Amino acid sequence: MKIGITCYPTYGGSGVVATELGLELARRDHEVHFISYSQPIRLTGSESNIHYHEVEVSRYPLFEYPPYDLALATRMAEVSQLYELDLLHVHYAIPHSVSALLAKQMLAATPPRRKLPFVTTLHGTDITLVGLDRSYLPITRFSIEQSDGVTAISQYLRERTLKVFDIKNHIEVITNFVNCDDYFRNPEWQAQRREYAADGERILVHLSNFRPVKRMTDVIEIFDRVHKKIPSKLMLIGDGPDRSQAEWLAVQKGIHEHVLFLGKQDRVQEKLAFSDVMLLPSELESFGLAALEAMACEVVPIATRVGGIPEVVEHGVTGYLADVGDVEAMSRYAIDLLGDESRLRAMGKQARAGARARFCTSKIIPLYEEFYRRVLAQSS
Ligand code: GMT
Repeated sequence: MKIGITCYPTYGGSGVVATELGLELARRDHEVHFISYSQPIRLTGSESNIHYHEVEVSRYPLFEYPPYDLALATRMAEVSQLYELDLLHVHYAIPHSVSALLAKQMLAATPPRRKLPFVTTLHGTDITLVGLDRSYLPITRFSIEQSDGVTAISQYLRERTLKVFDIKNHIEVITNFVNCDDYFRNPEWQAQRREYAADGERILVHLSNFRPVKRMTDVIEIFDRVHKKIPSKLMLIGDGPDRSQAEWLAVQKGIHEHVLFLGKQDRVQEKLAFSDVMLLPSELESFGLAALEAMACEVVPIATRVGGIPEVVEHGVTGYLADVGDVEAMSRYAIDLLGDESRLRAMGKQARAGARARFCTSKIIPLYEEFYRRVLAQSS
């Protein structure tokens, strides 16, 4: 198949999922065309079967708000025509599915009148936060209804979308995935551990875009309690608006030198491979891709019992779950586990087994291929 993929190309779960999906489809001999305003971060530009088409947005003085969604629609139509794409797959409803709908209508109305079905994958904040903003809600609902296929990354998100948006269109759950051959405790990457922690110190890790929904101050609060009992370091991977708040709190608590801000990293698996526990105390996660990536690397997630996380992490088996804001419980789980080497390693192995059993690329990518075939059959 020839598939066009559009996503937010910067750091963030939906862009990561879209890019990894494109890479996996290309490995399975599909021709993949990324259409976005910059090259997705996990692409090098030299992968075979992958093409990247940049969307240029004109900036006239009149345009206080440059119309990216229109430029994107135009580019989607051009690329689809030129490379004879079979379908478009957009990740994150706003504004991508609206642009895809426009592109589809342009091609249908202009000779040689090509059909261009499009699939929308809902990731979370496009529904739970942005879509609920009154100014976006009607158009988000409309573009979901008009999609030729809709997928959600967890059962939770599917149900939430059906309920809040009163959607009639079918929503297929195709969960997020991890490449278990690339995300593992690779002994070659273990050597790096020394750069971050002394022998005998544990490593806790947090990976996100540091937005308010991630509750960065809870991450610091938990680490502060753990650090008082267990010699340890906290690695913070990513960046975003709440970074300075986290830095300030770490300074206030006198643990700043033990909190390592690594910034945005391209190959997070190389850091996860020598971490012990992942902290994910989010207010809401419709899936929690970071927890899954950690599990594949035998890093035990300690997360909140919200959204789709319980579909990924089995409490007491592949990780621990607590209520939002319950930093006491989350630190207790971490302290107990980090203080017991054999339990820590055993649970790490269970976490990887949980990831392998349900979320490996080998299980999930064929579901997307099958879904594309169904969409194409229905719209031919
Ligand atoms: O977590 C974010 O704020 C980023 C956001 C995104 O779309 O980039 O993440 C959402 O999509 C991820 C990939 O499907 C999910 O793993 C995250 O759980 C989801 N975030 C939220 O629901 C808050």
